[in-house]
Amino acid sequence: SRKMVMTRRGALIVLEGCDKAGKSTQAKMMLDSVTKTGKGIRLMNFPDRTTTIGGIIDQYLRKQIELKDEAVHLLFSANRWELVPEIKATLARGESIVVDRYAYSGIAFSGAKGMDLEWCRAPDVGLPKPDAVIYLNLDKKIASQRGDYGQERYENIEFQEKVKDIFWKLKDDSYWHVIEASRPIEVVHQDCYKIVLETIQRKEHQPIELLWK
Ligand code: T5A
Ligand code: NA
Repeated sequence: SRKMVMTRRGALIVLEGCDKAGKSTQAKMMLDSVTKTGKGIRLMNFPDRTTTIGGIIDQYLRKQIELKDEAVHLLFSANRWELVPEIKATLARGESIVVDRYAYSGIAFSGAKGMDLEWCRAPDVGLPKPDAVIYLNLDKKIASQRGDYGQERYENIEFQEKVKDIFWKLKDDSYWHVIEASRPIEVVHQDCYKIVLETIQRKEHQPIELLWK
């Protein structure tokens, strides 16, 4: 008799938060911890500065070029869309993905410039919807004392406050988890790790949904 072999899809987990909240630190630790359990997991990050579009974004962030707000907003979104085939293929073969920033950063940073939030959200509608968003919440003063703060565009306290306000508007308690990120790295990691393992178990059999649809 023929047996149908169903591959369990991986989970899509996003780390969000203001600049220097510890997203990249936590993403790397997560990769190590989950890999040790034998489960397949990989990291992605947005902006992904390695693509052609990402290269332009990188120049913009390092203040080497100027771009209209609308133009750079659409480039950030395009940078996500260009990686959707890879996201889908990875999840389909059963590997989970931890993503360092996603569409929420796109809206929060452009919105903080005063751009219309609905206009900002439109290009990201229909992206793969994360199974969980882990929001690393950090006091702006503590963030500004962390390494390298202030080097790139957007890294100033007033702007980051506006960013945070928009993150709170986007927060959806049905799949967002807020983690206090001022605590020691290992303590923050333990909280994130629990959410990630739980999400990987829970989402094993369900199809991926579309963001804001
Ligand atoms: N952006 C992004 C948009 O405008 N639109 C978009 O659509 C997207 C996706 C670059 C910029 O692009 C904007 C947002 C950003 O301004 P990025 O490349 O993700 O985005 O920025 P990075 O500079 O790489 O990352 P961040 O500045 O956001 O920092 P992280 O990743 O949150 O913080 P991390 O892990 O690098 O840690 C920062 C420092 O703090 C220490 C670390 O060791 C490090 O020195 N640290 C801690 N110290 C004490 N206690 C803890 N718990 C700590 N955790 C970390
Ligand atoms: Na980062």
